Amino acid sequence: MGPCRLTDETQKGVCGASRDLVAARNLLRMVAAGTASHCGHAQHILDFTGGVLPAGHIPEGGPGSQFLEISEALHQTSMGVGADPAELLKRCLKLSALDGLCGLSLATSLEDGHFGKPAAKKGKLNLSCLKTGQVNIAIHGHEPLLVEALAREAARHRDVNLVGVCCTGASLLSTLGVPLAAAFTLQEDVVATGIVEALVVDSQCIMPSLPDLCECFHTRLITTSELARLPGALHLPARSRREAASMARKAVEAARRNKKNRSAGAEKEFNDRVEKAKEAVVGFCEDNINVERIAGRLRTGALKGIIGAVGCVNPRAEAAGWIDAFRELSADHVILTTGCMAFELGRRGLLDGERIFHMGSCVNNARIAAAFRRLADLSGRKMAEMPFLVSCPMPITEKSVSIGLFFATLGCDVHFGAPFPINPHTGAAGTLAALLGKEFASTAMFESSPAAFLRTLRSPAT
Ligand code: WCC
Ligand code: FE2
Repeated sequence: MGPCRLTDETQKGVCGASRDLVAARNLLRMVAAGTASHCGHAQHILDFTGGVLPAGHIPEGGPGSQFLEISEALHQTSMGVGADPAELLKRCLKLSALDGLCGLSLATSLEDGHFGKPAAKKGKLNLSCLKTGQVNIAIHGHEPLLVEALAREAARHRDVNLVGVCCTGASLLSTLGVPLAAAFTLQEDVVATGIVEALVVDSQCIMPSLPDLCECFHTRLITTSELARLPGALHLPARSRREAASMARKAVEAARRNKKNRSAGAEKEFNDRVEKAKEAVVGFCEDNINVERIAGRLRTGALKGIIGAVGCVNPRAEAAGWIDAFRELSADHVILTTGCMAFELGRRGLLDGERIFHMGSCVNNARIAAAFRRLADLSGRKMAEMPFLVSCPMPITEKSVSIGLFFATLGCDVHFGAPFPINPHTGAAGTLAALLGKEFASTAMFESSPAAFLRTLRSPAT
């Protein structure tokens, strides 16, 4: 009687649940959480910008019906409701498709409506984006709606330096060219430099360790989202343009007042220790990656395929091995990358805008989907007939699982590394593969070793 973890395919729980049922339920719960994160994010931006849905974003059941679908999934996976693994897996795919439409793509369209489509530009990455001579404000999270006000306010003060962290940062880097100091795994390092006066967070991938950590330094922690409040933080809500403007003024004021509390040794230590900023070419989307040229190179065989390198970077995985694998594959593949993976490639100097393209934040995976669509149209082929692969080699969060499966519902092959979202040796994984093959002509690969992944991609059969 709980927790529902069956290790042997012949075992059943006291309630009669099989291993496949438990595996399917767990996957659906993960996908529901990922979809809720992206759809909730999009809804917050929609509310912020006045509630007008861009064309093409109304789900089949009408505006808001995606939230009912998420709720139904949670209901279906609760004790004693859905007991047919195949039905639960079908709902996984339905929700993942909704994640793409009402989460990733809606959030990206609204972002584009707010900031305009990104333009290719030079950007700077890593901790050296922080400046010892200035008041440093870092902005972190996923919902860049409030950022414009803060960026505008920061720009009015010559002594203020604004940097991004994680996906709010990746989005800002793409749109406004704000330097990106860190991604998820390195967020604590930003505070630990001792030269950050304020850390302004919105929502998602914000470590609960930050309040304790900020207490060890002088950093003022500021929250802006009702959902992601943190104990001890100064809360400045940013639910509307008006609130965002007021938050921006107060955050800059608080940061400037706080500079005097910077510890005396922090600046010297930072200057001695920090490596040089990495230059990157950023700001790509489906409009400016030259799809005609890429389609032509696919036709001649100069390119073997296009890989979306997406999702989290997990310190427990072989991150360096995965980066090397993508670097090697970029010899005859175009790599489109987002989120933490993009930062990881960038801090190794690989975001060249020629072979590896920075497409923005995790919700901006919609840009990769749009680029795939254009390439398929230009080639006169279906998505499933194109040599597309979306690789999420180190998925930490539920969001990266729903993103991967969203691409699978478009007909793209998808790869997950460890921790695997579903045990590949279960019957449920087999059912998922059969559903993907039958309904979407796509496959899911589970591989935790970069070397084996490379071997599979290099084998003549693929
Ligand atoms: Ni998306 Fe993963 Fe980073 Fe968070 S920001 S840690 S979900 S890849
Ligand atoms: Fe993200």
